Amino acid sequence: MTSAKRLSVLGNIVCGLGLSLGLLAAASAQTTMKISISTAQTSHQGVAIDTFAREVEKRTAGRYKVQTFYNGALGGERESIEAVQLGTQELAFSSSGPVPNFVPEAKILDVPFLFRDKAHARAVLDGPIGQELLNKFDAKGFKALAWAENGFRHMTNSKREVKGPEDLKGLKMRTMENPVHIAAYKGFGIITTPMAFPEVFTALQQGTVDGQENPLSVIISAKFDQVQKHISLTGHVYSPCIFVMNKATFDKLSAADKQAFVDAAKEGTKANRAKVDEDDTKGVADLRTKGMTVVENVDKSKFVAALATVNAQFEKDFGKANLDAIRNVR
Ligand code: EAX
Repeated sequence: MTSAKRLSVLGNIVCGLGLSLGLLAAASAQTTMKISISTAQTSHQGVAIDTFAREVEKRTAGRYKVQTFYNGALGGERESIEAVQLGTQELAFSSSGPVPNFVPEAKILDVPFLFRDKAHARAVLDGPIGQELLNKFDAKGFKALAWAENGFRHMTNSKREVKGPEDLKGLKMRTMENPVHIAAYKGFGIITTPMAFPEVFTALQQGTVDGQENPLSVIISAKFDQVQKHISLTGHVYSPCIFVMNKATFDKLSAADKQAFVDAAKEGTKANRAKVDEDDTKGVADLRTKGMTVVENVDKSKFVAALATVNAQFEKDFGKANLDAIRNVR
């Protein structure tokens, strides 16, 4: 082989090596993380994590990619939060439902009829009280990136219209794995069945439980109108959502990337809350069109009165001052 030929072969090898090293460097420069939800991609929770994933990749110039999983593909909310705590999953987006099992301080948010409306709830969560609660997650192996929103929860069932608390007595209702909800619903005389969300549709379809309670955004995206006859707009609990990340994974990020993840979560929350507002505007008419009977003008004071004993216990458990601090936020 002539020396010129040898040189061109050598040149090709060096170029090839350079190219593969460059590709390797680019590939190794991108880290992929997982995030999961229990609802559909079209839901308010799907909007939250899709926006978050886009924003992370954009704000870290592609150094981080977030793989999104929906419909409980990686397990229910409690399982996903546990996986994040263990580090087998980097991120999760969950309702506050199972959170008290990991961060007990957060369960004050689950007290029935604590929040006046979404504006009040958002002001509390985005203000000092909500931010202080986010800090409580650090000691339990999480970085809580931001509060988001599930919405005000309403009762659905297939037995009867619920016009007053007396109509709840004896209903077998699926509840979240949340001690505050379970205590409160027992106060209504409900037979409570705690269950992970991915199992709920089948349980309703098979009649294992008569009903469940969730925000309109969840009821619509989960197509509960196919397995539930009645909905009552009780709005008995405001349900936050939350972006949680494995703390050790978060701590390894640069200061700039830490800020990028927090800001991406805040963008996710904006999109999530906008979707809840949209669902709340159109949801009732949508469910009625799909054949559900809707009890709209519920006298909430009757439901509050029915919980007098349970609420007296909540005032003791959480401290009247702490509950009033939330109630007094304008
Ligand atoms: O995706 O488990 C529940 O009822 C929660 O609202 C969950 O976020 C539904």
